[in-house]
Amino acid sequence: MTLPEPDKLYLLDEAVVARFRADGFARLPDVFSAGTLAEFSPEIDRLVQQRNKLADVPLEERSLYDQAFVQVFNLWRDSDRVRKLAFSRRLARIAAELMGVRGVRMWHDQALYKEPSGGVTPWHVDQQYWPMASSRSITAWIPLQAVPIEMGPLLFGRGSHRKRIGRDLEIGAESELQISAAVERQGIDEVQEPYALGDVSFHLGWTLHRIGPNVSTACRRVFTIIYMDVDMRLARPKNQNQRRDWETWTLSTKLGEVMDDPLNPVLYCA
Ligand SMILES: O=C(O)CCC(=O)C(=O)O
Repeated sequence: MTLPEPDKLYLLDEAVVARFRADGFARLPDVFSAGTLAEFSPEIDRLVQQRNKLADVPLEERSLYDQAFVQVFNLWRDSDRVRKLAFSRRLARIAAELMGVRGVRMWHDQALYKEPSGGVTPWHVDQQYWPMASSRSITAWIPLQAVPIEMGPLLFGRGSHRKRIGRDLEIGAESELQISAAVERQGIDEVQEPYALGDVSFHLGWTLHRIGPNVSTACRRVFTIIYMDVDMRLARPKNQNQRRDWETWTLSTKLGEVMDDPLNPVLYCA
C-alpha cells in the first residue's frame, strides 16, 4: 500500500540534524507537494474563518499581539481532514529525529494567519508559555503558500536556544525591546529567508524568533504543530501563561507526570 504523503518517510541528512542542533532551527525543502497542501488549505481556511474571534475588530483597534496574526487552536479536534495533517507521521518523525528523542506527542496545533497589513510578531521564545520539564519541544511551521520576505517569514536568532535570553518575557512590546537589544549586544546572527511552497521549518521552544509585518496584499496562511518529547513531564508553572496552558492543553496531568492527557496523543514513536 502506498502511504499518503503526510505519512511517508522524509529522509533527514545527518548534516541537517547537526546544523539544526547548533542553530536551533532548520527550514527543510520539499516536505509537501503543492497537491498535498491544496488538500488541506481550503479546510484550514474554512475553520479559521469560522473561529476567528477578531473578524469584526479593525486591525488598529487590536492589541499588539492580535495585530500580529489571527490565531485558531487545535483544528485537529474539529476536522478529520486537518487531523490527517496534524497527525502526519512524516512531520512527527522529523520532529523526533531533530530533537533526538524516541517519540513525540502533540502539545497543540494552530493556524496563524497574518493578514495584509498585519503587524510585527515581536521577538519571543515559545516555551515561556509552556509548563514543560525539559527543553525538548519543537514547532513545525507549515506555510500553505510560498512566503516571500514581504509576507512575513520567520526570522530566527542563530544558536539563541543556548543563550537563555528573554525566557521570562511573554510576547509583546517589552519582549521586542529587550530581546532585540540583547540580540544586538550579543551579536546573534539574524536569519530570515523566503519559504518556497512545500518548505517546512522547525524551531525549538527556546529559539528566539520574530516576524516582520505582512506588507503584501495577500494573507500569509500558516499551520503549525507543536510537539514535545513523548516522555515530557509537567513542570510547576512559572507564570500565569503556563498555568493557563496546563489547564488548556493537559488538564488531567498532575505535576511531575508524563503529559498523557487525551489532548496529547503520541504522534510518532520509534
Ligand atoms: O507565524 C507567526 O507570525 C508567529 C509564529 C511563531 O511565533 C511560532 O510559530 O512560534
